[in-house]
Amino acid sequence: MRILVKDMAAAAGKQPDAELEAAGWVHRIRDMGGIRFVILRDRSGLGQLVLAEDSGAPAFTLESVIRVRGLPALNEKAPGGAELRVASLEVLSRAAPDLPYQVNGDISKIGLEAILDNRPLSLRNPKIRSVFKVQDTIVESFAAYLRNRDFTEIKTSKLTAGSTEGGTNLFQVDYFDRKLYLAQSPQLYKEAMVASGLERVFEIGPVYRAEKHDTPRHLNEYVSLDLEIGFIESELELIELERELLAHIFGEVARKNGPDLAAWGASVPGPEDLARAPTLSYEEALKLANEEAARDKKASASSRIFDINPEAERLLCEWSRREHGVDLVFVNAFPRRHRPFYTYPLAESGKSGAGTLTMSFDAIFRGLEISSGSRRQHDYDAVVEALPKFGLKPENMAGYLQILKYGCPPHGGFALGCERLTQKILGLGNVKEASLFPRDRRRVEP
Ligand code: AMO
Repeated sequence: MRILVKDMAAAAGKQPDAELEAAGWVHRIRDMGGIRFVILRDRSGLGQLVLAEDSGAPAFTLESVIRVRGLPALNEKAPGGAELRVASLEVLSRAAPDLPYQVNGDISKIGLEAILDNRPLSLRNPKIRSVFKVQDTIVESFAAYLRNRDFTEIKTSKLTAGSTEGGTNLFQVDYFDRKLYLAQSPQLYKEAMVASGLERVFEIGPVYRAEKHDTPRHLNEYVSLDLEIGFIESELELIELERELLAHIFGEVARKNGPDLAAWGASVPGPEDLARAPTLSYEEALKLANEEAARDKKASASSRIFDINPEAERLLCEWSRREHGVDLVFVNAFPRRHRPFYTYPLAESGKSGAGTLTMSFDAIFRGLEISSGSRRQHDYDAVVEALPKFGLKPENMAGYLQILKYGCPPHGGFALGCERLTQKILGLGNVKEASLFPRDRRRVEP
């Protein structure tokens, strides 16, 4: 039976006389003259094989897939503390010798474009692959946390008749004899499912943003971790939910991905750190960002910050780390002009009726917005009135309007960008590194 390289040392300790079978990719070959050391890579890591010159093994190349049998032996110099002395070797798939990408190379010396151009090969690098082990834990723990709190997972269509988030960043799709768009977010569907009576739903799925700019924080296709919950009164409840959800996700990443975090020299905040993360209103956050900019050498001293832009996000997190010991800030009460049509207005003290602020918030982690959310407007007339002001057509939203017209509870939710969260947990320079096969303005392959 095949064993994984990570279990080789234990097997060598227990039964050194029993022949073992291992299989995987040839990660490295060191020819010592008379003896060859081969590093074998399987899903569990790296292990050492020892081949005598007279082993009679067929020829193989780096990245070939091989199966070997032999006796295990403890060797503290070998990765994992053991090696397999090979008695027989079979080449299951021979790799062509002209590898365009050095899988066992130091990735800090390889540019991002080369890494992405050769994605099927670069993903074989254990450090690069570890990004997606962490992402797996994020997705799994997001779902597990919510399921434990009576949320139901939903999957909704990615083909829509119009915009949900406002703006023009939509990809048009030919759909028989009409035009549709790739969904920017499951926003309206997740609200519909709250009103269906499920009350608490979440969705993990791709969303599409036709943003033309190429920045380290933007993808044109990303995975959105969405949730929506009925019977809430304010975005402050959502902030507390996100704080606990993040504590769970970070806890699981720390528990399951120790070696992956170590490979990137990364760590995650603990629950006590998250408990200290401050909530600032948009106005307070802007004021603070400007004060920080005035004392920060990296900030462009002359220009005032008028919006929570990337510079403000960096400055706010630096402030929070210094003052609260945590790199996470929640910003709420955004002005209406910055939020989509569905955002609920904030009743401002001293003003009658709906003001210009909204019950909305963002979470900024390690200098980057990782999530956005709000309480939603559930009043049918208010939404019908708002739609045209946002350039939206009520006739494209008949299904959504129906749910508001016939009994919809007060509700709200938020969405976390899966790749951005992965990026910030591991300290990756570019969000594209956290996407298996990223799509940007130029890149549609592989
Ligand atoms: P928003 O548009 O702010 O909100 O998106 C939510 C989160 O998704 C991530 N994100 C992105 N990640 C990578 N590339 C992009 N181009 C990109 N755009 C957004 C960010 C962001 O915080 N419907 C609302 C959510 C809600 O209110 O429930 C929405 O989609 O991490």
